[in-house]
Amino acid sequence: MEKWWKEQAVYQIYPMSYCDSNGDGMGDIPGIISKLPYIKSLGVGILWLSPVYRSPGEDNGYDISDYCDIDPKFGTLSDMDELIQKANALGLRIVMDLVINHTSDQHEWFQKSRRREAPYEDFYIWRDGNGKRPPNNWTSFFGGGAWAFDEVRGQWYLHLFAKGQPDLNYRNPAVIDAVERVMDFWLARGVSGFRCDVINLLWKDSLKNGFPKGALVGSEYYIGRPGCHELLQRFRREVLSKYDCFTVGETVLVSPRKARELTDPGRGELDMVFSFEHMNADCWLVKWLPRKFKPQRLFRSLVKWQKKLPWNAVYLENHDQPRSVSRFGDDSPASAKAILTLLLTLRGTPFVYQGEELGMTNFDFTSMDDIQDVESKNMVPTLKKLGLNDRRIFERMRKASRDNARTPMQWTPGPEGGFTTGTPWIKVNGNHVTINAETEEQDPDSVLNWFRTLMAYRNGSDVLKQGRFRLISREKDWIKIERRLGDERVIVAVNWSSKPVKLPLVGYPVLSTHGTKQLDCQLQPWEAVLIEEK
Ligand code: TEU
Repeated sequence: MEKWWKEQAVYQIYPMSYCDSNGDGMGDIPGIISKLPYIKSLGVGILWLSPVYRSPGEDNGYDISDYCDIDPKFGTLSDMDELIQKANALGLRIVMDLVINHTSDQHEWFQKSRRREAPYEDFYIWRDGNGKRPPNNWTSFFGGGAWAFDEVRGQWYLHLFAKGQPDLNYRNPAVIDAVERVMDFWLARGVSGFRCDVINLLWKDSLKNGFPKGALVGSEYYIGRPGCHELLQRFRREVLSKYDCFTVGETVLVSPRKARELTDPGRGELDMVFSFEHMNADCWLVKWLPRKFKPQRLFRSLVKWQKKLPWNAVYLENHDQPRSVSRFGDDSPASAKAILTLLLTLRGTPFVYQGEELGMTNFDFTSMDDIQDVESKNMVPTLKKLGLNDRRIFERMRKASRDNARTPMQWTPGPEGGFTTGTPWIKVNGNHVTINAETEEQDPDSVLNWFRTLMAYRNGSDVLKQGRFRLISREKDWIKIERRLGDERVIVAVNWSSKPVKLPLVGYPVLSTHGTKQLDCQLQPWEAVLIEEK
């Protein structure tokens, strides 16, 4: 029997945008509880919740002001306990987001640290400036410099993300202890693991000036440093190993070699990582520099990672990425089904993001005023400096803004897509009248029902869950792969285009997006098929 997290698929919930139970326009934990039967019906086994901790919400919860409490907009600790218990009763496990590279500047630790109160003086990375200038030339992931001056303390602090997200100082053993207590708090309450936010950035080797060219100045001093590996080993030894749980690390700019190290069971660091390379299939390293999407580029990267790691997390969407059907498909339900087929038949633990199972698309906003995301807003001055005018900046936002993934979950064709009875915190996509769970539920050919069919097949197939991966062929607009376990094989072929394709393929599919019963070297537009061979 494989570990449970290798057998099951993960469903990611972005709580602000999932389901609002009290009409305040913001999703909440009771809303999630009310949707547990729906989630169960998808065939997934694990729910990852983006942060629900107390937070001022500058980065939608990724700026935490109290790790051991639930933000009132989402509910209470007892709602969370109820969610864990009700999910468990349905055979679903809960995984939380662990955001420990930084806290919110509203966290008590930071408030005390800026006033130099013991024992918090050195909880963060404080330095004197260079005259009036910051201590070094590092830049933030969200645009601009990575240092902010604090009037109270009279020093600068490092923030690799927003100004309200000061980085913790892992050279201070008291920080390590405090973070371990947080992990223990949640594991003891019954959560089954953590998705670890930007976990390969924890350790800063030095605060020297970084190489001044490139997108992330200073990153050579803090991405995947040896000190980070040591920390991860310590977390495993001291806390995680005492529970039946898993960790998946979000690892920025990780190479396959680094990813292997991080997930090597012998080293005891993480169980899986999220890599980013395949997210560059439609951009040049950073998403603000778009290039035309080519299926080949996506295939190449996915296949490379399939080959280089014995096991890993597989994903195409999350709360930071535009919708896969809009970037890798053509917004059609047919393309959504084809894309999901590849996602769920690769080797590894699949991560599905809320709405992906419906074929939800990028937002239909018409101006910057509709955008809420701190990253998008902070990027505007940087894009202006690059010479882009307002219209072109908004075009980039339409392609790349994280808000593409954050519009409310589309439950019904009714007002606000059934997400809330109030005014949603962010606009609902107008296409909820056709793309929504209720309508799709009734349509046997919907993306939702294809997703369920595939998941049911996957759950019953040891070949898909455990089998080795082999690429048979990847062409300009189609891919054919094999999964094999012992003598059993499953062949998966996907036409990644809106035209029919000819390919060497004959047989009787067990599943076809188009209901095809017998194949003759041809796939319909966006058709995906699974063929069993024994
Ligand atoms: O994201 C980290 C990260 O790498 C992002 O900057 C990512 O590159 C960007 O969002 C892509 O547009 C994590 C969380 O997933 C994100 O939501 C947080 O804002 C960020 O960390 C800070 O906690």
